[in-house]
Amino acid sequence: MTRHPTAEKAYALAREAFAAIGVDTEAALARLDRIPISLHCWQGDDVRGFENPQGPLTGGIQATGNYPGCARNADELRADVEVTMAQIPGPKRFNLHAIYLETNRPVERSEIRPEHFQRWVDWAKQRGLGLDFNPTCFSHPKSEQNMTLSHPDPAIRRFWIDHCKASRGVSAHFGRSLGTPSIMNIWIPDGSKDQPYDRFGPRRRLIEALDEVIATPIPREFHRDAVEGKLFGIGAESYTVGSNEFYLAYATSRKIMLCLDTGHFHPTEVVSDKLSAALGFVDDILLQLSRGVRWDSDHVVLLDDETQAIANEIVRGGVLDRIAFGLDFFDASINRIAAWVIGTRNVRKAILRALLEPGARLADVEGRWDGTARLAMFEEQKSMPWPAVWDHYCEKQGVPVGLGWLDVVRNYEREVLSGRA
Ligand code: RNT
Repeated sequence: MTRHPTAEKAYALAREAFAAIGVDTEAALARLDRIPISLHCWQGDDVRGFENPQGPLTGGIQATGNYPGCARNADELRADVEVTMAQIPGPKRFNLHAIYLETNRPVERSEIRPEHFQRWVDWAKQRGLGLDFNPTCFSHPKSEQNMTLSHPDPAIRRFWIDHCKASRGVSAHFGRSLGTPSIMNIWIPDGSKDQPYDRFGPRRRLIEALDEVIATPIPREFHRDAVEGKLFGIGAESYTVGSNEFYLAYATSRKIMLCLDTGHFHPTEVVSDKLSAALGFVDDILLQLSRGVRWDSDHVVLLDDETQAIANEIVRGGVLDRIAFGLDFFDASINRIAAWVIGTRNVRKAILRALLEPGARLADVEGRWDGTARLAMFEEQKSMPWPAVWDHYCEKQGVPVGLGWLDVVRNYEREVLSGRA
Protein backbone atom coordinates (compact mmCIF):
# COMPACT_ATOMS: atom_id res chain seq x y z
CA MET A 1 0.00 0.00 0.00
CA THR A 2 1.42 3.41 -0.92
CA ARG A 3 1.87 5.65 2.06
CA HIS A 4 0.25 9.02 1.83
CA PRO A 5 3.35 11.29 1.82
CA THR A 6 1.92 14.09 3.92
CA ALA A 7 -0.40 12.03 6.10
CA GLU A 8 1.81 11.92 9.19
CA LYS A 9 2.63 15.62 9.05
CA ALA A 10 -1.01 16.44 8.62
CA TYR A 11 -1.89 14.24 11.57
CA ALA A 12 0.69 15.89 13.83
CA LEU A 13 -0.80 19.30 13.04
CA ALA A 14 -4.34 18.03 13.50
CA ARG A 15 -3.44 16.50 16.82
CA GLU A 16 -2.16 19.88 17.99
CA ALA A 17 -5.23 21.68 16.71
CA PHE A 18 -7.53 19.32 18.60
CA ALA A 19 -5.38 19.45 21.74
CA ALA A 20 -5.83 23.22 21.66
CA ILE A 21 -9.58 22.75 22.12
CA GLY A 22 -9.09 20.11 24.79
CA VAL A 23 -9.54 17.01 22.61
CA ASP A 24 -7.12 14.07 22.74
CA THR A 25 -7.06 12.50 19.27
CA GLU A 26 -5.22 9.39 20.47
CA ALA A 27 -7.90 8.73 23.09
CA ALA A 28 -10.59 9.28 20.45
CA LEU A 29 -8.96 6.76 18.12
CA ALA A 30 -8.52 4.21 20.89
CA ARG A 31 -12.24 4.49 21.69
CA LEU A 32 -13.20 4.35 18.01
CA ASP A 33 -11.27 1.15 17.68
CA ARG A 34 -13.51 -0.60 20.20
CA ILE A 35 -16.76 0.06 18.32
CA PRO A 36 -17.87 -2.69 15.93
CA ILE A 37 -20.07 -2.00 12.92
CA SER A 38 -22.13 -4.91 11.65
CA LEU A 39 -22.15 -5.21 7.87
CA HIS A 40 -25.45 -6.45 6.48
CA CYS A 41 -25.10 -9.44 4.16
CA TRP A 42 -27.92 -8.34 1.89
CA GLN A 43 -26.09 -5.42 0.22
CA GLY A 44 -23.98 -8.08 -1.52
CA ASP A 45 -26.74 -9.77 -3.49
CA ASP A 46 -29.79 -7.47 -3.57
CA VAL A 47 -31.53 -9.31 -0.69
CA ARG A 48 -31.84 -12.53 -2.72
CA GLY A 49 -30.30 -15.10 -0.42
CA PHE A 50 -29.58 -18.74 -1.24
CA GLU A 51 -32.84 -20.42 -0.42
CA ASN A 52 -33.93 -23.15 -2.74
CA PRO A 53 -36.27 -22.50 -4.52
CA GLN A 54 -35.58 -18.80 -4.63
CA GLY A 55 -38.55 -16.45 -4.89
CA PRO A 56 -38.73 -12.77 -5.79
CA LEU A 57 -38.02 -10.07 -3.20
CA THR A 58 -41.32 -9.08 -1.57
CA GLY A 59 -42.50 -7.39 1.60
CA GLY A 60 -42.58 -3.84 0.33
CA ILE A 61 -38.81 -3.48 0.00
CA GLN A 62 -37.00 -3.23 -3.32
CA ALA A 63 -33.45 -3.40 -4.63
CA THR A 64 -33.36 -1.55 -7.93
CA GLY A 65 -30.58 -1.69 -10.51
CA ASN A 66 -28.74 -4.50 -12.24
CA TYR A 67 -25.10 -3.61 -11.83
CA PRO A 68 -23.04 -6.62 -12.92
CA GLY A 69 -21.29 -8.92 -10.47
CA CYS A 70 -23.98 -9.81 -7.94
CA ALA A 71 -22.87 -12.66 -5.61
CA ARG A 72 -24.64 -15.88 -6.68
CA ASN A 73 -23.74 -18.12 -3.78
CA ALA A 74 -22.36 -17.95 -0.27
CA ASP A 75 -18.74 -18.49 -1.35
CA GLU A 76 -18.94 -15.52 -3.70
CA LEU A 77 -20.64 -13.44 -1.05
CA ARG A 78 -17.95 -14.30 1.50
CA ALA A 79 -15.23 -13.41 -1.02
CA ASP A 80 -16.92 -10.05 -1.70
CA VAL A 81 -17.31 -9.32 2.00
CA GLU A 82 -13.65 -9.99 2.56
CA VAL A 83 -12.68 -7.47 -0.11
CA THR A 84 -15.18 -5.03 1.41
CA MET A 85 -13.94 -5.43 4.95
CA ALA A 86 -10.33 -4.90 3.91
CA GLN A 87 -11.29 -1.35 2.82
CA ILE A 88 -12.89 -0.37 6.11
CA PRO A 89 -10.91 0.45 9.26
CA GLY A 90 -11.96 -0.77 12.70
CA PRO A 91 -13.79 -3.77 14.15
CA LYS A 92 -16.56 -5.38 12.12
CA ARG A 93 -19.33 -7.92 12.52
CA PHE A 94 -21.50 -9.60 9.90
CA ASN A 95 -25.28 -9.62 9.87
CA LEU A 96 -27.05 -12.56 8.22
CA HIS A 97 -30.64 -13.14 7.19
CA ALA A 98 -32.25 -16.57 7.42
CA ILE A 99 -32.39 -16.91 3.61
CA TYR A 100 -28.58 -16.98 3.51
CA LEU A 101 -28.52 -20.57 4.73
CA GLU A 102 -26.43 -23.19 2.93
CA THR A 103 -28.09 -26.53 2.23
CA ASN A 104 -28.25 -28.89 -0.71
CA ARG A 105 -31.95 -29.68 -0.27
CA PRO A 106 -34.84 -27.27 0.37
CA VAL A 107 -35.37 -26.52 4.07
CA GLU A 108 -38.59 -24.89 5.27
CA ARG A 109 -38.01 -21.66 7.14
CA SER A 110 -39.70 -23.07 10.20
CA GLU A 111 -37.09 -25.85 10.14
CA ILE A 112 -33.83 -23.92 9.91
CA ARG A 113 -31.13 -25.16 12.25
CA PRO A 114 -27.64 -24.05 13.29
CA GLU A 115 -26.05 -26.60 10.94
CA HIS A 116 -27.49 -24.74 7.95
CA PHE A 117 -25.28 -21.80 8.91
CA GLN A 118 -22.22 -23.70 10.06
CA ARG A 119 -20.05 -22.57 7.15
CA TRP A 120 -20.81 -18.97 8.09
CA VAL A 121 -19.86 -19.67 11.70
CA ASP A 122 -16.58 -21.33 10.68
CA TRP A 123 -15.78 -18.42 8.40
CA ALA A 124 -16.60 -15.86 11.11
CA LYS A 125 -14.51 -17.74 13.66
CA GLN A 126 -11.51 -17.83 11.34
CA ARG A 127 -11.77 -14.11 10.82
CA GLY A 128 -12.59 -13.13 14.39
CA LEU A 129 -15.98 -11.71 13.41
CA GLY A 130 -19.16 -11.68 15.48
CA LEU A 131 -22.38 -12.62 13.68
CA ASP A 132 -25.87 -11.14 13.94
CA PHE A 133 -29.09 -12.59 12.59
CA ASN A 134 -32.57 -11.87 11.18
CA PRO A 135 -35.52 -14.16 10.54
CA THR A 136 -36.70 -13.62 6.96
CA CYS A 137 -40.44 -12.91 7.08
CA PHE A 138 -40.79 -11.91 3.42
CA SER A 139 -40.03 -13.31 -0.06
CA HIS A 140 -42.06 -16.44 0.68
CA PRO A 141 -45.43 -17.85 -0.50
CA LYS A 142 -46.72 -17.67 3.08
CA SER A 143 -46.12 -13.91 3.21
CA GLU A 144 -48.10 -13.30 0.05
CA GLN A 145 -50.75 -11.11 1.70
CA ASN A 146 -48.08 -9.01 3.39
CA MET A 147 -49.11 -10.61 6.67
CA THR A 148 -46.91 -12.94 8.75
CA LEU A 149 -46.85 -12.90 12.57
CA SER A 150 -50.12 -10.94 12.57
CA HIS A 151 -51.88 -13.04 9.92
CA PRO A 152 -55.51 -13.89 10.76
CA ASP A 153 -55.00 -17.54 9.74
CA PRO A 154 -53.58 -19.41 12.76
CA ALA A 155 -51.71 -21.89 10.53
CA ILE A 156 -49.82 -19.13 8.71
CA ARG A 157 -49.15 -17.34 11.98
CA ARG A 158 -47.85 -20.61 13.43
CA PHE A 159 -45.43 -21.01 10.50
CA TRP A 160 -43.90 -17.57 11.09
CA ILE A 161 -43.80 -17.99 14.87
CA ASP A 162 -41.92 -21.25 14.33
CA HIS A 163 -39.57 -19.55 11.88
CA CYS A 164 -38.75 -16.83 14.40
CA LYS A 165 -38.25 -19.40 17.18
CA ALA A 166 -35.97 -21.47 14.94
CA SER A 167 -34.08 -18.27 14.09
CA ARG A 168 -33.45 -17.64 17.78
CA GLY A 169 -31.84 -21.09 17.95
CA VAL A 170 -29.53 -20.15 15.09
CA SER A 171 -28.73 -16.79 16.65
CA ALA A 172 -27.94 -18.34 20.04
CA HIS A 173 -25.66 -20.80 18.27
CA PHE A 174 -23.78 -17.87 16.69
CA GLY A 175 -23.32 -16.28 20.10
CA ARG A 176 -22.23 -19.51 21.75
CA SER A 177 -19.78 -20.42 19.01
CA LEU A 178 -18.23 -16.99 18.61
CA GLY A 179 -18.26 -15.73 22.20
CA THR A 180 -20.12 -12.51 21.40
CA PRO A 181 -23.90 -12.03 21.55
CA SER A 182 -25.76 -12.23 18.25
CA ILE A 183 -28.41 -9.57 17.90
CA MET A 184 -31.49 -10.98 16.21
CA ASN A 185 -33.69 -8.35 14.66
CA ILE A 186 -37.31 -9.12 13.88
CA TRP A 187 -38.76 -7.08 11.07
CA ILE A 188 -42.03 -8.13 9.46
CA PRO A 189 -43.68 -6.54 6.42
CA ASP A 190 -47.21 -6.84 7.83
CA GLY A 191 -49.45 -4.07 6.66
CA SER A 192 -52.01 -3.06 4.15
CA LYS A 193 -52.09 -1.11 0.91
CA ASP A 194 -55.45 0.47 1.56
CA GLN A 195 -57.27 1.50 4.71
CA PRO A 196 -58.09 -1.60 6.72
CA TYR A 197 -61.34 -1.99 8.60
CA ASP A 198 -59.59 -3.66 11.54
CA ARG A 199 -56.37 -2.12 12.88
CA PHE A 200 -56.67 -3.65 16.34
CA GLY A 201 -56.82 -7.34 15.45
CA PRO A 202 -53.43 -7.63 13.71
CA ARG A 203 -51.70 -5.69 16.48
CA ARG A 204 -53.26 -7.89 19.17
CA ARG A 205 -52.15 -10.98 17.26
CA LEU A 206 -48.65 -9.57 16.78
CA ILE A 207 -48.24 -9.04 20.54
CA GLU A 208 -49.29 -12.63 21.21
CA ALA A 209 -47.07 -14.03 18.47
CA LEU A 210 -44.00 -12.09 19.60
CA ASP A 211 -44.58 -13.09 23.20
CA GLU A 212 -44.49 -16.70 22.12
CA VAL A 213 -41.37 -16.15 19.99
CA ILE A 214 -39.36 -14.67 22.87
CA ALA A 215 -40.86 -16.84 25.63
CA THR A 216 -37.81 -19.10 26.10
CA PRO A 217 -35.06 -17.15 27.85
CA ILE A 218 -31.63 -17.24 26.20
CA PRO A 219 -28.60 -15.89 28.11
CA ARG A 220 -27.72 -12.34 27.11
CA GLU A 221 -24.14 -13.26 26.43
CA PHE A 222 -25.28 -15.36 23.46
CA HIS A 223 -28.34 -13.69 22.01
CA ARG A 224 -30.41 -10.50 22.12
CA ASP A 225 -33.87 -9.92 20.66
CA ALA A 226 -34.62 -6.70 18.79
CA VAL A 227 -37.79 -5.46 17.07
CA GLU A 228 -37.94 -2.98 14.21
CA GLY A 229 -40.79 -0.62 13.44
CA LYS A 230 -41.55 1.09 10.18
CA LEU A 231 -43.67 3.87 8.78
CA PHE A 232 -44.80 2.20 5.56
CA GLY A 233 -43.66 -0.05 2.74
CA ILE A 234 -44.38 -0.29 -0.95
CA GLY A 235 -47.81 -1.90 -1.17
CA ALA A 236 -48.38 -1.31 2.54
CA GLU A 237 -48.93 2.42 2.43
CA SER A 238 -51.97 2.76 4.65
CA TYR A 239 -51.25 0.61 7.67
CA THR A 240 -48.15 -0.95 9.22
CA VAL A 241 -48.93 -3.38 12.00
CA GLY A 242 -45.47 -3.04 13.57
CA SER A 243 -45.41 0.73 13.67
CA ASN A 244 -42.84 2.67 15.61
CA GLU A 245 -45.15 3.34 18.56
CA PHE A 246 -46.06 -0.33 18.67
CA TYR A 247 -42.46 -1.50 18.94
CA LEU A 248 -41.30 1.23 21.28
CA ALA A 249 -43.97 0.09 23.71
CA TYR A 250 -43.30 -3.59 23.01
CA ALA A 251 -39.53 -3.35 23.51
CA THR A 252 -39.95 -1.28 26.65
CA SER A 253 -42.50 -3.59 28.25
CA ARG A 254 -40.65 -6.80 27.30
CA LYS A 255 -37.19 -5.43 28.10
CA ILE A 256 -35.72 -6.27 24.71
CA MET A 257 -33.77 -4.17 22.21
CA LEU A 258 -35.42 -1.57 20.05
CA CYS A 259 -34.22 -1.34 16.47
CA LEU A 260 -34.35 2.10 14.89
CA ASP A 261 -33.93 2.20 11.13
CA THR A 262 -33.10 5.72 9.99
CA GLY A 263 -35.22 5.32 6.86
CA HIS A 264 -38.40 4.33 8.71
CA PHE A 265 -39.85 7.63 9.86
CA HIS A 266 -41.62 10.63 8.40
CA PRO A 267 -39.04 12.64 6.43
CA THR A 268 -38.90 15.44 9.00
CA GLU A 269 -38.54 13.08 11.97
CA VAL A 270 -35.00 12.27 13.04
CA VAL A 271 -33.62 9.24 14.87
CA SER A 272 -30.96 11.44 16.49
CA ASP A 273 -33.67 12.97 18.66
CA LYS A 274 -35.25 9.61 19.51
CA LEU A 275 -32.16 8.06 21.11
CA SER A 276 -32.26 10.01 24.36
CA ALA A 277 -36.02 9.44 24.59
CA ALA A 278 -36.01 5.71 23.93
CA LEU A 279 -32.90 5.01 26.03
CA GLY A 280 -34.77 6.32 29.04
CA PHE A 281 -36.86 3.15 28.79
CA VAL A 282 -34.99 0.45 26.84
CA ASP A 283 -31.51 -0.80 27.78
CA ASP A 284 -30.07 -1.04 24.27
CA ILE A 285 -30.78 0.13 20.77
CA LEU A 286 -29.90 -1.53 17.49
CA LEU A 287 -29.37 1.04 14.76
CA GLN A 288 -29.98 0.17 11.16
CA LEU A 289 -28.26 3.10 9.52
CA SER A 290 -29.72 3.87 6.15
CA ARG A 291 -30.87 6.87 4.11
CA GLY A 292 -34.43 7.55 3.15
CA VAL A 293 -35.02 9.23 -0.19
CA ARG A 294 -38.69 10.11 -0.80
CA TRP A 295 -40.48 6.73 -0.64
CA ASP A 296 -37.37 4.56 -0.47
CA SER A 297 -35.76 3.92 2.90
CA ASP A 298 -32.62 2.08 1.82
CA HIS A 299 -30.07 4.28 0.05
CA VAL A 300 -26.35 4.12 0.88
CA VAL A 301 -25.49 6.02 4.08
CA LEU A 302 -23.88 9.41 3.51
CA LEU A 303 -21.76 11.46 5.86
CA ASP A 304 -24.72 13.79 6.14
CA ASP A 305 -26.08 15.94 8.94
CA GLU A 306 -28.37 13.27 10.35
CA THR A 307 -25.76 10.49 10.37
CA GLN A 308 -23.46 12.93 12.17
CA ALA A 309 -26.18 14.00 14.58
CA ILE A 310 -26.84 10.36 15.51
CA ALA A 311 -23.16 9.73 16.23
CA ASN A 312 -22.91 12.98 18.20
CA GLU A 313 -25.92 12.08 20.34
CA ILE A 314 -24.48 8.68 21.18
CA VAL A 315 -21.11 10.09 22.20
CA ARG A 316 -22.54 13.12 24.02
CA GLY A 317 -24.98 10.90 25.92
CA GLY A 318 -22.20 8.50 26.95
CA VAL A 319 -24.25 5.61 25.56
CA LEU A 320 -21.78 4.04 23.12
CA ASP A 321 -22.00 0.76 25.03
CA ARG A 322 -25.79 0.66 24.65
CA ILE A 323 -25.82 1.02 20.88
CA ALA A 324 -25.27 -1.70 18.29
CA PHE A 325 -24.28 -0.19 14.96
CA GLY A 326 -25.99 -1.97 12.07
CA LEU A 327 -26.61 -0.97 8.47
CA ASP A 328 -29.51 -1.37 6.10
CA PHE A 329 -29.19 -0.30 2.50
CA PHE A 330 -29.28 -2.22 -0.74
CA ASP A 331 -28.21 -0.45 -3.87
CA ALA A 332 -27.98 -2.64 -6.97
CA SER A 333 -27.30 0.26 -9.34
CA ILE A 334 -23.63 0.74 -8.39
CA ASN A 335 -20.80 -1.63 -7.54
CA ARG A 336 -22.18 -3.45 -4.50
CA ILE A 337 -18.85 -3.63 -2.72
CA ALA A 338 -18.33 0.10 -3.22
CA ALA A 339 -21.80 0.70 -1.74
CA TRP A 340 -20.84 -1.27 1.38
CA VAL A 341 -17.47 0.50 1.66
CA ILE A 342 -18.87 4.00 1.19
CA GLY A 343 -21.73 3.52 3.66
CA THR A 344 -19.67 1.80 6.34
CA ARG A 345 -16.71 4.18 6.12
CA ASN A 346 -19.18 7.04 6.47
CA VAL A 347 -20.61 5.60 9.66
CA ARG A 348 -17.16 5.23 11.13
CA LYS A 349 -16.19 8.74 10.04
CA ALA A 350 -19.27 10.11 11.78
CA ILE A 351 -18.38 8.27 15.00
CA LEU A 352 -14.81 9.59 14.80
CA ARG A 353 -15.99 13.15 14.32
CA ALA A 354 -18.33 12.74 17.28
CA LEU A 355 -15.43 11.54 19.43
CA LEU A 356 -13.47 14.63 18.39
CA GLU A 357 -16.04 17.08 19.76
CA PRO A 358 -14.86 19.30 22.63
CA GLY A 359 -17.53 17.80 24.87
CA ALA A 360 -16.46 19.31 28.20
CA ARG A 361 -16.26 22.80 26.71
CA LEU A 362 -19.62 22.51 24.98
CA ALA A 363 -21.26 21.29 28.18
CA ASP A 364 -19.68 24.17 30.05
CA VAL A 365 -20.95 26.93 27.73
CA GLU A 366 -24.38 25.34 27.63
CA GLY A 367 -24.38 25.18 31.44
CA ARG A 368 -23.74 28.90 31.50
CA TRP A 369 -26.61 29.51 29.04
CA ASP A 370 -24.12 30.82 26.52
CA GLY A 371 -25.98 29.90 23.36
CA THR A 372 -23.78 32.23 21.34
CA ALA A 373 -20.57 30.34 22.13
CA ARG A 374 -22.34 27.01 21.73
CA LEU A 375 -23.47 27.79 18.19
CA ALA A 376 -20.08 29.28 17.32
CA MET A 377 -18.31 26.15 18.57
CA PHE A 378 -20.66 23.77 16.76
CA GLU A 379 -19.98 25.59 13.51
CA GLU A 380 -16.23 25.85 14.10
CA GLN A 381 -16.09 22.11 14.69
CA LYS A 382 -17.09 21.51 11.07
CA SER A 383 -13.81 22.93 9.78
CA MET A 384 -11.55 21.24 12.32
CA PRO A 385 -8.97 18.99 10.59
CA TRP A 386 -10.66 15.66 11.32
CA PRO A 387 -9.80 14.25 7.84
CA ALA A 388 -6.14 14.14 8.87
CA VAL A 389 -7.11 12.07 11.91
CA TRP A 390 -9.18 9.77 9.70
CA ASP A 391 -6.33 9.26 7.20
CA HIS A 392 -3.96 8.50 10.05
CA TYR A 393 -6.44 5.94 11.42
CA CYS A 394 -6.79 4.27 8.01
CA GLU A 395 -3.03 4.06 7.62
CA LYS A 396 -2.57 2.61 11.08
CA GLN A 397 -5.27 0.04 10.35
CA GLY A 398 -3.67 -0.91 7.05
CA VAL A 399 -6.66 0.09 4.92
CA PRO A 400 -6.47 2.47 1.94
CA VAL A 401 -6.31 6.20 2.63
CA GLY A 402 -8.64 8.50 0.71
CA LEU A 403 -10.03 7.03 -2.50
CA GLY A 404 -7.33 4.34 -2.61
CA TRP A 405 -9.99 1.71 -1.91
CA LEU A 406 -11.74 2.47 -5.20
CA ASP A 407 -8.78 1.13 -7.20
CA VAL A 408 -8.89 -2.11 -5.20
CA VAL A 409 -12.62 -2.46 -5.83
CA ARG A 410 -12.20 -1.64 -9.54
CA ASN A 411 -9.51 -4.31 -9.87
CA TYR A 412 -11.71 -6.86 -8.16
CA GLU A 413 -14.53 -5.85 -10.47
CA ARG A 414 -12.35 -6.44 -13.51
CA GLU A 415 -10.82 -9.66 -12.28
CA VAL A 416 -13.70 -11.33 -10.45
CA LEU A 417 -17.09 -9.61 -10.64
CA SER A 418 -17.07 -9.16 -14.42
CA GLY A 419 -16.83 -12.95 -14.80
CA ARG A 420 -20.17 -13.52 -13.09
CA ALA A 421 -23.16 -13.97 -15.38
C1 RNT B 1 -37.18 -3.26 5.89
C2 RNT B 1 -36.39 -3.45 7.12
C3 RNT B 1 -35.62 -4.73 7.17
C4 RNT B 1 -34.96 -5.12 5.87
C5 RNT B 1 -33.92 -6.19 6.01
C6 RNT B 1 -33.62 -6.84 4.71
O1 RNT B 1 -37.72 -2.04 5.77
O2 RNT B 1 -35.58 -2.38 7.42
O3 RNT B 1 -34.77 -4.75 8.26
O4 RNT B 1 -34.43 -4.05 5.17
O5 RNT B 1 -34.29 -7.06 6.98
